[in-house]
Amino acid sequence: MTNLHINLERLKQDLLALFKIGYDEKSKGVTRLGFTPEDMAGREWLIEQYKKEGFHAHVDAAGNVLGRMHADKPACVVATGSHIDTVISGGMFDGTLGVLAGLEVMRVVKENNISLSTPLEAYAFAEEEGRFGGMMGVQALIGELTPEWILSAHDVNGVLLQDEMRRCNLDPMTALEARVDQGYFKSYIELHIEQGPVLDTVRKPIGVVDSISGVYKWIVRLIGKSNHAGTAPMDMRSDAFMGLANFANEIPRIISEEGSEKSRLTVGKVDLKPGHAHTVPGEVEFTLVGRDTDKEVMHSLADSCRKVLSAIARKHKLMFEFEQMSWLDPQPMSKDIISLVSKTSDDLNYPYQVMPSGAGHDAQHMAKITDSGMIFVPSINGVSHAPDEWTHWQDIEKGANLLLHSLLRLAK
Ligand code: HGY
Ligand code: MN
Ligand code: MN
Repeated sequence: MTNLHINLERLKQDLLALFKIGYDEKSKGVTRLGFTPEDMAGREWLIEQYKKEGFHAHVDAAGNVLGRMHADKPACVVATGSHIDTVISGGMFDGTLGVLAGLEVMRVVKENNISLSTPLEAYAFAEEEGRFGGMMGVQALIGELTPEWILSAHDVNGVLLQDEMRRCNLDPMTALEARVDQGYFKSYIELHIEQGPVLDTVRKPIGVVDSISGVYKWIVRLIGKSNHAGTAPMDMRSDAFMGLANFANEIPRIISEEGSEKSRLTVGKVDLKPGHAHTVPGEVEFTLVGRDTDKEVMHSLADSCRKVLSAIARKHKLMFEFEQMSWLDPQPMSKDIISLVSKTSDDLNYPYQVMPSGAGHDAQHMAKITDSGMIFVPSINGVSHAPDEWTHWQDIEKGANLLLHSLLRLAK
């Protein structure tokens, strides 16, 4: 078993090459937001890599890139993959590791003439990072998209998903045709960096994921009254910033009273209007992302955020409104896949830890239609969604080898 392994050098070259597409010299990070020219360039590059190997790859109706060893569509596949769209100034490995390890697994199968009873298929799912709500490509694949969702989805700057897809020569409504037949996927395993500090802290090279955190994303508006920063007395203001500041101070209490140690509340983007130094801000628009591995806790977090924001609005003489961009439930992974990956890790002598995922992943949707699991590799200092996201190559090699042997056990 150990004489069959991935070629780390090839995988490394692919990861370094993809990192160049959307690389930003100033931040030293990479930006390939869903359905931007950089994202589309990444897809074209990926399809090129498949073709170089004599494999088949194409973009499906939802914008997912699908790669397999042969052109003919099989009746059933063992799938792997992840995403190649990124956050703003992201790191090298988030998503791309799972996509490129899938390609590398196919190369190893080809050069060792391994015959599989079930073919492999690797995905780069579209728009995983949530520019338009999140995980749009995999939701299309499992048949969870609706016309209403597609036609109303927009990003934080008000850009419509449908306009961006058309700009990428994709007809948004055909995304509804991307759904695969029930039973098409025999199973799915995704390799991904942990994006948290657990494996780095316990010094283990492998994480076997047992559940994936749920995540909701709101755009919140607090609307008060712009006014003169010099003449408006402090007690006569409807200052939107003070409302947000008040809410920020409430977050630790909301989590301690309504959350768990897995709960997360993050304000990631803030827009103060009119944004002039001598004007009391009459409006603030901010994103609020809430997460937990337990569905009930997620709901109580959301309810508490709503109540606290209403009370703060009253106190500061503000109007409060919010739009829920997305709500993804927490998702357990398949027990069969957890034990298969754990046993394979033992057979390879890779120490591992069974653990939850604090980040959301495409696997949490694939798990709704097929036996799904995830393999984590350590993130140094737990950093991700930032240019200093890093994973040691030795751990990447172990994670990709474990993916290889786990997929082979499912596909042989
Ligand atoms: O934000 C997340 O949980 C993932 O990286 N999309
Ligand atoms: Mn990811
Ligand atoms: Mn991410």
